[in-house]
Amino acid sequence: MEAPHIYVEQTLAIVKPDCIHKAEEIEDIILRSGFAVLKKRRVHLTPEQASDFYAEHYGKLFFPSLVAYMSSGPVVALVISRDRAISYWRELIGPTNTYKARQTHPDCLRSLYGTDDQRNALHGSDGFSSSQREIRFFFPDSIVEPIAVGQAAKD
Ligand code: RTP
Ligand code: MG
Repeated sequence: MEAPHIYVEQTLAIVKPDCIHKAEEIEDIILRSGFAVLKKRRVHLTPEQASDFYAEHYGKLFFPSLVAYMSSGPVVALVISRDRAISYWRELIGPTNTYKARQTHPDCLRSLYGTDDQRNALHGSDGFSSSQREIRFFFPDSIVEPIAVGQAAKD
């Protein structure tokens, strides 16, 4: 019988400007949570780059302040990898709104490190195609495919 496959995925994590002073602490948490850090880059996004990154939200009321926030100081972008990386990292960071996160998920990272309803410390890709796009946004030469491991050897 074949062993079930485990898919080692990659996702993009961002330490946002309000949390940049905790970037090393966040990287430690990432490593202790079973992720490998494959790539890391500190960058100060221009408003144009922040607009491109969050283009899906163009036209929403909060878009201008989101762009101002994300271009207000440096961020650290990390490509992190483990099984179920995309959903697992989203679970660890928790709900978007820091105040709600503190009520419903008090141990999540946004609850612990976020500032308010917009400045929520951390980003995580929300699916496979967004992880591909977002990883390539910061690391253009990346190959982003899940790798199946744990398949039984066939004789
Ligand atoms: P992210 O993309 O940063 O990981 O956040 P998310 O999926 O949890 O939330 P999303 O809906 O994609 O929103 C992107 C970012 O926009 C800001 N935001 N502000 N004031 C507001 O109502 C509001 N809603 C969203 C947050 O910084 C959020 O992370
Ligand atoms: Mg999002």
